[in-house]
Amino acid sequence: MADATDGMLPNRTLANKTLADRAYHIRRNAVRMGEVQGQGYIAQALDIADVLAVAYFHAMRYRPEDPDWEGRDRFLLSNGHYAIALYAAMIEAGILPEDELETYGCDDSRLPMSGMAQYTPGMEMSGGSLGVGLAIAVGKCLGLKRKGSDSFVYTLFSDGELDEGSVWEAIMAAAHHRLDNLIAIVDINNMQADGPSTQVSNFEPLVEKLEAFGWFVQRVDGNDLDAVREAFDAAKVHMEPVPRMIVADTLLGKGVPFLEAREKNHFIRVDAHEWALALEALEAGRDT
Ligand SMILES: Cc1ncc(C[n+]2csc(CCOP(=O)(O)OP(=O)(O)O)c2C)c(N)n1
Ligand SMILES: [Mg+2]
Repeated sequence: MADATDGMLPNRTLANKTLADRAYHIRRNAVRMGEVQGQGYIAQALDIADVLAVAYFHAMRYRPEDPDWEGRDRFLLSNGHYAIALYAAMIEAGILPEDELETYGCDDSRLPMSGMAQYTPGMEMSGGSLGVGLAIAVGKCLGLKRKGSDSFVYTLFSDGELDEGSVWEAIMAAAHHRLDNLIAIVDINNMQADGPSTQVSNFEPLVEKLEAFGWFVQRVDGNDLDAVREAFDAAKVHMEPVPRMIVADTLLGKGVPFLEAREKNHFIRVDAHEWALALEALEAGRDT
C-alpha cells in the first residue's frame, strides 16, 4: 500500500498542499481549459474535482514522471467527456505540464476533448463511447491478478452510463470474479444529455441494487472531501473479496455559484466575461 513515505509520490510529499488546495487547483485548471474552447463539460469537472483530488493526492500509487510504471494503480476514465477534469488533476499531479492546458481541444493537442489513451500520458483508456469503462476495468483487474500485482484499478463512470446494459454486465462479472482490486466510482450528478438522469431512466435505489449484485457499496457526498477520503480508505481495506463501489452524489458546477445555478448544464457555453468571474468565485470559495 502506498503512503507518503514510500518515495513514489514526490509531488504530493514535497508540495505539502491540503486536499482542499488540490481540489481548488483542479477546478482552476479545468476552468482555464474551458476558456480555451469557450464551452464544454466544465460543470462536470467542477463536480468531480473533490473525488479526483482524493484519488490522485491521497489514494493512488503512481509516479508522475513515469506514468507507465508497472506498479501503478490504474485510473480508467469511462466517461471520456470528463477528460477535462482528469487533465486538470494530472496537471496538478505533475503528470502533464501546466502550460499544455492552453492547447485543450485544439488540433494536434495531446489533450483532446474526449480521453484518448494514444495521445495523453497517464490516460489508461480511450473514451467517447459511454458504458464500456467498467468492463475494461474488469479485464484489467483479472490481468493484474493473474500477474500477481497488488495494484488497484480505479474507474470513474457517470450516472448516464447506468442506462447502458454493458455496465450491468460488468457489475455482475466483477462480483462473479470477486475482484477486490476494483474500486469504481459513479458520479451521481443527476444529469445527462437529455436531462436529469433519474427522470431519463431511474436507477434508484442504487445502493440496494449494487449490494444485491454482491458489491461493497458506500454512498457519500462527493463534494465532502473528508467523506470521500474515508470512503476511498474503506474501499481499500475492506476485507471481503468483493469489488467496491463508491456512489458519489455531486453538484454540477460545484464551487462556482452561477454555474451551479445554470439550468441546462450538461454542455455549457460560458460568456467571455464569465471566465474571470468563475476564477474569482473559486478563489472566494477557498477554505469555506
Ligand atoms: C454509447 C454512447 N451513447 C451516447 C453518447 C452521447 N453522450 C455523450 S455525453 C452523454 C451523457 C451521458 O450521461 P452523463 O455522463 O451522466 O452526463 P453528464 O453528467 O456529463 O451531464 C451522452 C448521452 C455517447 N458518448 N456514447
Ligand atoms: Mg451525469
